[in-house]
Amino acid sequence: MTTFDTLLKIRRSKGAGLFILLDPDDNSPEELAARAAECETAGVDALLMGGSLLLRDGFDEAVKAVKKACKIPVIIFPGGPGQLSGEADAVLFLSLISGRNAQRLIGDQIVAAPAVKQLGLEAIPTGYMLISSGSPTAVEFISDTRPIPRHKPGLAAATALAGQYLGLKLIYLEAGSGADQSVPVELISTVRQWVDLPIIVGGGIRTPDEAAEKVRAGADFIVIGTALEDPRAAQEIGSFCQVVQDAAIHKK
Ligand code: 1GP
Repeated sequence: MTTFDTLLKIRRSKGAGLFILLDPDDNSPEELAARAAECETAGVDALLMGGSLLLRDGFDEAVKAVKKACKIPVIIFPGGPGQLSGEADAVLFLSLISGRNAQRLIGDQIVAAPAVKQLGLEAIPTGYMLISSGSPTAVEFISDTRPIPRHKPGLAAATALAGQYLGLKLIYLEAGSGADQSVPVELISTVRQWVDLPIIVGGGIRTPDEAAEKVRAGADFIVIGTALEDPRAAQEIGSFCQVVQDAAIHKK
């Protein structure tokens, strides 16, 4: 079964799932491995690895350590075309469809494609959409693109639908890591009405209740990074899993 099939199965059987974003810049491979094992025990559905900047060497080593520590899918969420590792199960093959920067729409993908093939990585075609979050985010700055205004759900829905018609397999609604405000529920529910693809929502989600409201609005997968970065927040992982499951009951 491919990793994408596994995600579809989670969506079908549980209604929604939780992804945790692990940051290889702020943690050693040992710390990442320990966190991965905690996530699996708590019921997390998959781990994402990557970031806008990768300042520390050894991405491959970090992915390998995480992969060894757990059995749940480990998926690369690349900040750039060089963030690849054959140790992972798959890569979100992102096109930044909310922006008009040709490099982020198709240029980086051309650079990455041969390496993805050589590494034998499963590529999951993903429409990546930045949604404004109140103040500029690192991902806006680095990608040199303007986000979709948060109070223009129709624009977001049309963008996601175009992505679906172009053959993308996932839509990722992103407010930006550590964003002041997460993606609004009105925008998620409008995209949900128009698009059949699985929808990932991330950026600035700080509490289990906030995660639950995104699921009720139509999100299939929630991504949490910053809120669970502190090792002392480990016990919170289970609470996020639980509320996402509870909120997804009506979707099954
Ligand atoms: C960022 O969506 C992810 O790309 C997670 O964001 O760090 O704000 O949880 P946070």
